[in-house]
Amino acid sequence: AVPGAARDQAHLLHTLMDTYTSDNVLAIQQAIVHHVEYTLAQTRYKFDDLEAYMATAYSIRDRLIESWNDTQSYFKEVDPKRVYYLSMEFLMGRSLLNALNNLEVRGQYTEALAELGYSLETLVTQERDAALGNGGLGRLAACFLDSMATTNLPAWGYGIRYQYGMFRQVLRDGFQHEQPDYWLNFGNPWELERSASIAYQVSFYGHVSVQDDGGRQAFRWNPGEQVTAVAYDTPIPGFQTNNTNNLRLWAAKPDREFDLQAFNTGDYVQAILAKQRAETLSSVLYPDDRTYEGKELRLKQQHFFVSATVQDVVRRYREQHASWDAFPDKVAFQMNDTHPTLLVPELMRVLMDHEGLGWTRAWELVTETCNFTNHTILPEALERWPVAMMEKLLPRHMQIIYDINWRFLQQMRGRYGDDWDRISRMSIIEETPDADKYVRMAYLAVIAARTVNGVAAIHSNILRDDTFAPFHELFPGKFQNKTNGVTPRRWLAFCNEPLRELLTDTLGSDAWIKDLDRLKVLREHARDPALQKRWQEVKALAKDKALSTIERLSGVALPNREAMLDVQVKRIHEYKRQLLNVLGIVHRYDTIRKLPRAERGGVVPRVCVIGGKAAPGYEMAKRIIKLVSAVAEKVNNDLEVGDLLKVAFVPDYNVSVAEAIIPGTELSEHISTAGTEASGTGNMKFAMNGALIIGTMDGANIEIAEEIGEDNIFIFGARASEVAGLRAARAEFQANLLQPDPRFLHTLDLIRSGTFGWEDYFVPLLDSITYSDYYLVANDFGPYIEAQERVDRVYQKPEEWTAMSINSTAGSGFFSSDRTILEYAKDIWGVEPTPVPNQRDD
Ligand code: B1N
Repeated sequence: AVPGAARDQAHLLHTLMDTYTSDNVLAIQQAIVHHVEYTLAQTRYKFDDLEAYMATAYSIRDRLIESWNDTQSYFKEVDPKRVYYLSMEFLMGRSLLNALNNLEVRGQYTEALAELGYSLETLVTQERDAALGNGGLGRLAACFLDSMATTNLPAWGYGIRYQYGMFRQVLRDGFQHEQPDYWLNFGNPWELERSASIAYQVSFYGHVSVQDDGGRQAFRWNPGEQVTAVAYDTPIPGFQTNNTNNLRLWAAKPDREFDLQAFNTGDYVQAILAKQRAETLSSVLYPDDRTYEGKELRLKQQHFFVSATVQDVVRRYREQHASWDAFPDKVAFQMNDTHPTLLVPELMRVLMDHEGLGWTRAWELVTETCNFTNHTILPEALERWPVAMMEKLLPRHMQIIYDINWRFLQQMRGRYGDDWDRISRMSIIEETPDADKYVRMAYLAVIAARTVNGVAAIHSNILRDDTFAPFHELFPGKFQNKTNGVTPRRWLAFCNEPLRELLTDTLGSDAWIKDLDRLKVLREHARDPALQKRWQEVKALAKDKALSTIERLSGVALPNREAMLDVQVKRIHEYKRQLLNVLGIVHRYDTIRKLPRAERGGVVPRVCVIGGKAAPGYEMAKRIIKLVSAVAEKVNNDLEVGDLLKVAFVPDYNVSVAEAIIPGTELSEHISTAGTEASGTGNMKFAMNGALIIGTMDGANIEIAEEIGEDNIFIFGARASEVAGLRAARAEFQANLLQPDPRFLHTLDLIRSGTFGWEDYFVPLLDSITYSDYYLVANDFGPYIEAQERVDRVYQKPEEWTAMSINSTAGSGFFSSDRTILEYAKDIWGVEPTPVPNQRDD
């Protein structure tokens, strides 16, 4: 072609693109109306809020596709090392505001929509949350995607495109009911289906045959079932960067080729229906976090997304490399908990059985590229798959796991001799006499991974000293800590605009949004009256919004806007001790009632909010929800108490509800039994927004206390080092509580005697803290009540409270997921920020 002509053509293309995605209001309106007419096929003269939202989303997706294409072709050109983040869960929430803010076109869109007769704020609420996760683990993956894009890391997320995300929680008569979350009902404008171009076959069942391949055994897996994994891509924009990464989620579809004979048996319709069942594979997210259930479908899901991912990564690598030598320089995998651990045998299988590598070379490549993050030490969460199930579903993988174990145990024998006890304790295969055999997925992950990390300092220490102690002795260099973080974009700048403005004003620029350590400067101004005044105004505004949301969702009237807003929102679990919170509320209620009228003026009014979902089969957690509702019912209707105490259960707590409540919260509760909450990330979000924390020395609370200063947080309760001793002591005394706190006993009596009704239903809850007290609710009750009294006293001194609030925000810089992700990049992945040059600047 003529060089001049090529230049003209490029110029024309740039001009066309520039016009389409220009930031002026008219161009934005044109794009929106275009999508109303041609994508949604609605009339441009009348479209409702949902249609306006969809068209707006499509117009933004167009912008994202452009930067996404630029990013991917740039990466292809420079071929940097890439990181692949494998997770069964990505709890993304809504995308509209996030994209508008990241692309910095929120103002223009607000104006463009207003002129068309729509309010952006209303359109935002039309979007359904993408709730493809249970809680902290899934939300962490979403925050990491945001930070990886913002810090320009070449990174992809890989997971499952569930048709049903986390269930919708509805309360009837104070009881939790689960409803399906069919989030794709009206289509998902943020994803791109790749059914034509990116699809892989994934195999299950069948048997393995062995052939002699010139003196070497060659294994062949003849599967009994195959499905197709189809890619759905969601562009992940970064903040103030041209880089746009990819989240690739796999959906199961019937396989085109496999088992065509079935169609020749004559029952055509049955054959079609049988094929259709393939789709159930990716249909539903398991909502039981931290309880391992051992369901075959779950194991199938794990293999499904791992196998599709391995094929995709291997294809991408093979397109650019003739040998396997550079694999560890180009690829790093991160396994988000043990859920993707089949990566290890699957990658071994592909390298050996498909690519023809020997065991030793394949094992080198696996162990140089795979990394493992552990998120919990709760024994009930540990994944142990029955060997019989694994053998049936994945026969070749089971062989490989046995081989890995055999080699590992040989090594152990060399080191520890005939210490069989020790060797069987470390074996990947759990073997107990007269019982089924199991595959311990965590041990497989630890043995294969190049690095193993916990998610907060205390948690990583427990992993080293306890959970994985024998492995730590063996491979001390493998173990690391990477304290969690959260994205300051979604969790501060975008969900709390008035605070964003105040911070930018106070710090002189908005650079803190990408460099959160800059918030430290606020410390010097914590007692400055001018800042305090504005801080209080900003908090009051956010609190008013939060209270309105809580009223709307819970149905509880909250007329007193001056009452302290006290919030505990997270999954319901005994170890998180919502029960301790409720007992504290009951004690508070009783105290107020007993106070002579004349003295009630000294009471600090409170709105106590609890929210969160219980796993559908978790009876104790469901009883806790009912107890909160029963206490709320009684307290809220007690005219004696009036506005001094209100209790609300917020149903269907999710990412969007969190964004509405966290900015306005004054006191947030993170009160797990010490040593049980691996990290927690809600604590970080609240601290960033200037909520004070009442909490135990557990998870990231410990580091938060360190960063914001112990004077700025309300710490109470047993320390992790004391827990084992206290549990043993309690077990000895059984029914006779060690130090029966009279306030505790009285509080239980109130519930037991039917003050809140339903007393029979609550018996198991009360028994669990009377007889065994595994989570030390009885033990920590007194210290908790006293910490709450300290909270009240500080609240009565607004300058004190506000200074603590400012210091909380000031000290939260460390908890930006940008910091976390750059640590992973440096200490684990060896990947470098790779900013994509702006293709339009030439
Ligand atoms: O992961 C979060 C931590 O901040 C929390 O402390 C931790 O509890 C949470 C099985 C889990 N641990 N384990 C899970 C989720 C789903 C599932 O099927 C386990 N979630 C956590 C982020 O590090």
